[in-house]
Amino acid sequence: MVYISRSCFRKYGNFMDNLRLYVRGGTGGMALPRLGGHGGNGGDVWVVATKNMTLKKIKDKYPLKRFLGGPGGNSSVRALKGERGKDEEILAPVGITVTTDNGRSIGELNAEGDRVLVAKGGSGGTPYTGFEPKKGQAKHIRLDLKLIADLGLVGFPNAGKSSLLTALSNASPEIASYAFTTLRPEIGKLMYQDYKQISLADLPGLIEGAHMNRGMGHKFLKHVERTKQLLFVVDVSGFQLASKTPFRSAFEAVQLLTKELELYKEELVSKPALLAVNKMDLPDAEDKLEELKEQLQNPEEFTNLLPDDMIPNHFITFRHVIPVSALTGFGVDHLKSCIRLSLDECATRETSTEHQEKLEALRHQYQEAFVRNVDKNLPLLKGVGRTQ
Ligand SMILES: Nc1nc2c(ncn2[C@@H]2O[C@H](COP(=O)(O)OP(=O)(O)OP(=O)(O)O)[C@@H](O)[C@H]2O)c(=O)[nH]1
Ligand SMILES: [Mg+2]
Repeated sequence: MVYISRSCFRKYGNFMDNLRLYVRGGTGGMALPRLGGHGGNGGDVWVVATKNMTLKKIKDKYPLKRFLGGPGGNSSVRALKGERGKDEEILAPVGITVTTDNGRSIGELNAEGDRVLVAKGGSGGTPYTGFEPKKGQAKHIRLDLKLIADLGLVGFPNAGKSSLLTALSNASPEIASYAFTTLRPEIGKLMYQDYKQISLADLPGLIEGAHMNRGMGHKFLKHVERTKQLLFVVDVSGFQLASKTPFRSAFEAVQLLTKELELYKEELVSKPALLAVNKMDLPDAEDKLEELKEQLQNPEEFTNLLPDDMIPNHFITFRHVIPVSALTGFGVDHLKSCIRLSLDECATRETSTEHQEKLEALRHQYQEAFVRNVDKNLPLLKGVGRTQ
């Protein structure tokens, strides 16, 4: 297994994709029994989607992570109706889900300006409530950065994932010849001539041991969980992370990536997957591609190339294996078509399964209703039989 110095990942500490907060609505104001006054309602707590915000910024600005609505004003001789408490707004990034601590959804913030009420202020005291004010709602909430893309890029560092995303889409991620250039996920949109859009998530490079949180580890594998399909990217010439770590051919890279996904969560490898064999502009690329294709056809025969504990339980059958060069643009259009084809095929299959299930449910309902009717009419039918 590959071991890497910690310094490579220090920067990763800046990226947060979830945050837990305490929120409490303001308490209502006191009523004034003598004159029958009403206390003001406590202020509510809202989460509001705002441009250029990050979860990290919230945490840095509010280290206690507590957000309280203002208390409602008391009713007084001068103002029989107490003033309403001030609302508290938590400015959060766009693209998050807000849930309770036990995972119940409260709402989603998908566009700038979207707002979700997370804790309602308590009502002020009134003659009808015995002049007693109410406390505001109090709870812990979670903000989760959603990264739901149609396709997730999976590959070792330097394979050219970000370069491919740039070649395929409108995104402009950082690209460099050192490992772990990408430190946080980024989404690009692939546009098609019929205006269909497909989202593609560039994720930081995986390394051997990612499932044990080595390298960028777990946090990014979580995002792979949420994508519909996977696009593996390998360097046709293979990969070596550092001079002390073993060299891995493209075939080995595919199997090691598969194993990492499998060790993290077995279901991940059952997702439909495509393989982009990148850097086809390099010398001997054609020969290496042929070798890779042959190995992928009978992977069992080549397991001797892998360390015993890194042989996957199941070898992935890729829906398409596409040679490309993100640098020259070779094969990029073909890759784009294959991505579309693969997603469309799955969508059609899902729709027909859904129809089938609905049809089954209707049939079942109809049968049950029929049996119920027969049961209900049975005494009547028997009665009819007797009078005849
Ligand atoms: N020759 C050649 N070089 C490429 C190609 N695609 C990418 N590169 C180079 O490979 C290096 C790594 O590219 P990136 O796109 O940053 O790779 P990555 O997979 O995103 O890397 P990480 O973010 O570190 O995981 C850069 O120097 C790119 O210029 C290609 O098709 N041909
Ligand atoms: Mg990258």
